[in-house]
Amino acid sequence: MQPGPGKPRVFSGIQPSGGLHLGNYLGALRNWVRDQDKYDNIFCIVDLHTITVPQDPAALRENTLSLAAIYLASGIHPELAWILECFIPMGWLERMTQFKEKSGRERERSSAGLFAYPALMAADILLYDTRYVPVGEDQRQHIELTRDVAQRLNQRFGEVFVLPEAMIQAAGARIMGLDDPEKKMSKSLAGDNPGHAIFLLDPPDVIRKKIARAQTDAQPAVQFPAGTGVRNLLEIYRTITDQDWPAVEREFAAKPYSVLKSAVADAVVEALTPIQERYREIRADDAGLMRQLRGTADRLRPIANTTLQRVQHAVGLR
Ligand code: AQP
Repeated sequence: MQPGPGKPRVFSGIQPSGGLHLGNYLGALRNWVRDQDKYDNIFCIVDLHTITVPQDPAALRENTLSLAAIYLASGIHPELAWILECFIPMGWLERMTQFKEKSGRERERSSAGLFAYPALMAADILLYDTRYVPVGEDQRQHIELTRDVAQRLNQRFGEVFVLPEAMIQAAGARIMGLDDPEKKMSKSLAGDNPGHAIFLLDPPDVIRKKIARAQTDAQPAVQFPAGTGVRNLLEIYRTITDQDWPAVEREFAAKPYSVLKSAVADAVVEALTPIQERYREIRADDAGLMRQLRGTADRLRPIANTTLQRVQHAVGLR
């Protein structure tokens, strides 16, 4: 299916599975905000995805509202996910890295929802006739699966879906944990280790402390090629300050790690302070926030309904 006239549709979401961290910001949120005038945007809170692993109900409610205060969400519809699941072979889902990582050794005991999660994500994207999906590197595989199942239905039933493409920036697409730079910075890992992630709502002194303790290596000063921990700090810095690698190498070559860490901390605090101030203003009026979310969902629901009806008709459900 060809996209309609006007700006291309962009769609993406974040799970309210915990506080947002710097990886979510640099890999996703910041790019959404920066490019928002170029596209017709829909950004949602993917709460249904979050319950694929156990959640505390009160925490989930609070995390959802908190996430909503950072960006405004759209309504989603689970029916398309079921139709898509019927067209996605088990083998495709078994290959998904995120499922392998999150199920770990408890594979047999993890929920069917966790296994089928990519179908729900595909449904969210396809329902809104999305052209581009701005995400971090970890989501590339899920967007490819979305494309594959859309193509499968298009081949079989005619042009039902717009084919979406992942939009992944060169900088900040994979921020690593501060405590362990071999692991992606992630909300779920942050639960067990407070030094793992910088949360977008962390106060400046906490941000500084976490960065000061970030894992580096035994070298006395920055050298290139840098080890994974130092490279991660440099990546955070260059993404936040919009610089390329040569500029950052010139700035920090042979500097002690303490100089690098305090520059990274300054840049992070400077980027997050205005977001935190605005966040507090929004959260002072939760009723207003809820009204705004409902209004946005009402406005977007017709787009989703039109696509759903088209698919229902194509497969013979309508
Ligand atoms: N470390 C990261 N670096 C760059 N981008 C990242 N994203 C996540 N982690 C990093 C991007 O943030 C967006 C929202 O992610 P999500 O909440 O939908 O799920 P996720 O990718 O599984 O994120 P987390 O933080 O790791 O959450 P949990 O631990 O709950 O699974 C996406 O665009 C993602 O690419």
